[in-house]
Amino acid sequence: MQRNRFARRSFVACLVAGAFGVLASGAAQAEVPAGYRAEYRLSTTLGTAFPWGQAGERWIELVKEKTQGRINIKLYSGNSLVGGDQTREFTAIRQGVIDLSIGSTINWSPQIKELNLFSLPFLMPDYKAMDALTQGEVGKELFAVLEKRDVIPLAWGENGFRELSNSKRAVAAPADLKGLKLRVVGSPLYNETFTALGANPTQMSWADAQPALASGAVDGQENPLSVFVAAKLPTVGQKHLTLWHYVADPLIFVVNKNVWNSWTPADREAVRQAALQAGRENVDKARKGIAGNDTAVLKQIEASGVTVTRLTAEQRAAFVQATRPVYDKWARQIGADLVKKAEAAIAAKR
Ligand code: X2X
Repeated sequence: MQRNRFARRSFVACLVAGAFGVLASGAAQAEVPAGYRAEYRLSTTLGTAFPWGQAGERWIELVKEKTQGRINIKLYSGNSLVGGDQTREFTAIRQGVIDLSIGSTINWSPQIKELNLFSLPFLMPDYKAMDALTQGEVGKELFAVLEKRDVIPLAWGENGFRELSNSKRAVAAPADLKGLKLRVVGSPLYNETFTALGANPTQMSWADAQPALASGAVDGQENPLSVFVAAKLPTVGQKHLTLWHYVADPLIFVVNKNVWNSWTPADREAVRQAALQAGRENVDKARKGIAGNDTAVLKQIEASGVTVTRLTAEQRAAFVQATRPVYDKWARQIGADLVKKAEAAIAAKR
């Protein structure tokens, strides 16, 4: 009995010692340099039902892995750190309210006029054109602009080519847009583009857009197909879809400059490599079922009873012509040199 009790006691002592050992070695493994915070905040607009939010999850996971847990990040989707107002996100990153973000060029364009480049109507005809910009000199120049604004850009991702949907009728010509109430987001460039086409644009956040579509307060919207599907827009009356590829929004992975500077060079490199990998995976995901020979997503949309209108070259030309004055005006605002460089980079891929 006595011996038994003793044996039991020493067994418990062993367990306790063992547990301390694990804790001690765990702490040694994740030794966190001075100045690191327990948690950093990553902002996105869309959540984990979308490729965009999934990119956030993936970046977080890869950073944790590559820094052995020294850098822990939490995802705040729905732009919840700025009350859902995606056009305030960039300012909040600069102010340090947000530590990291994967943001759309559209949402940051009110503060960074150069990012309106991707919203110039019909600048980029296809994915090759988009890649020519983000993966080339133009992309580097845009990153330099961000860096001058205290935000460290690390990698490109993708929301996608933005296609037009509405609840009223098929749209194959500018005249079909006449009087349609369309939700748009971001810079005044969108208002001017849709006004030039005869539509009635109204600016609102994504959070407000979904109830506005459901109640019929607006007739239509423009977003990439991955968003159209994951947000189930056909269930809120969006029965007519026009594939016109008029603009696309890449995503940019960034870190607030002070946060960046608080990390060791090795951890900065780990965060950068994680962003590059998550960005590549995000681009693949954003194009899946939409691009090239894989049109599974389009088939799914058509099967759900949505009319899909594909423009002929002639029909597309009518939209290009109607929006040309807006293009020219905004090219000057964005910077004539940058736009010329972009046009040349696209032309070189044709
Ligand atoms: O609000 C939109 O339309 C969205 C989700 O695509 C962006 O954040 C630009």
